[in-house]
Amino acid sequence: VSNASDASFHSVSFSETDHPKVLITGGLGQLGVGLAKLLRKRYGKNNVILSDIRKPPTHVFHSGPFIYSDILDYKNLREIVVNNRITWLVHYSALLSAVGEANVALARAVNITGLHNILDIAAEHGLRLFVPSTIGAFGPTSPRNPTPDLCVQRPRTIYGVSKVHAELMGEYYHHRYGLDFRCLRYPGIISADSQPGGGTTDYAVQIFHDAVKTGKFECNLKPDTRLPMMYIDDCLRATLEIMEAPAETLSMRTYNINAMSFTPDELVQEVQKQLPDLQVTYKIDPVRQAIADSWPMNFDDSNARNDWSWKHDYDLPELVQTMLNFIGSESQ
Ligand code: AKB
Repeated sequence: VSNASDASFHSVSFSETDHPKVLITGGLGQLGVGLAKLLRKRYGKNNVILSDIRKPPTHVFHSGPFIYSDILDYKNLREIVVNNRITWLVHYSALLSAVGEANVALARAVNITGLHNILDIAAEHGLRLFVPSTIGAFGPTSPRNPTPDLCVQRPRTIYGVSKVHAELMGEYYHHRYGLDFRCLRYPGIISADSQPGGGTTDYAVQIFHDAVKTGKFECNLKPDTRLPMMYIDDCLRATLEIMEAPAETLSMRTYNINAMSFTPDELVQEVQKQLPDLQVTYKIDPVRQAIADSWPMNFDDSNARNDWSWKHDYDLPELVQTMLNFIGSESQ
């Protein structure tokens, strides 16, 4: 049988003093390479395996173990977990909000069927499992300013629906089978050396590239659209921290995390402090705008701050400075 049944779940004991052996799925997306770098520094290069269905760029291939893995292929996943004695799984494969609306069938397969495979593999092999959720797991009937951890979640995107499903299934497997499931709801993540693909918050990454390279930026959200955001280093550190947190500190298994909230207009003003000649126009994408209008404006992450001492380092000024320094130095 490919799917684990109740009886086949068992717990492989994992000593906290051992280094974990980590598999990252969807490793060539916005976050995988950065997370692998952070985890490899901490646990050793060969203890962190990046995986994807795409061919890795040369620098990624030479930076540590990389393996082909298709989360829709249960046998392939099981072989990787068994052959490499994996103890932690970070499940980054997913279609994001805007691209999911353009291909609902694929988003359903990857984000829901793929997750079922991951949950069964993790439960069957006693893995600690991290699955990211998102501000997109909330919808127009959720409180938006601020949005707490526990409230109405009726998202209107396939991405959001799949993430609420992931939160609930992970928590169910935790209570039912003892699966060590850990989940953070990420805000929009802003990174310089990796690109997001098909999200609603992507504008907040693109603006930096366009500002440095062309001095012009066309924004696809309205100037007053407020969304929670975070610099990638904070996001990756939060992920490491929740994975390392002693189980007894976790009063929940799914936490909001946040750093800042801004609108395109506020971001533009901050970028223009460094690049006063930046010209910005607005051409609204109705799909992305409708999604953004249904998402949290401010994200309440007080439970993460209280339970496992979550604290962000980057606010808007540091974010803008860091992004412009990085992209500026790259384009010289
Ligand atoms: C998206 O915009 O789809 C993602 C997210 C906030 O989950 N960046």
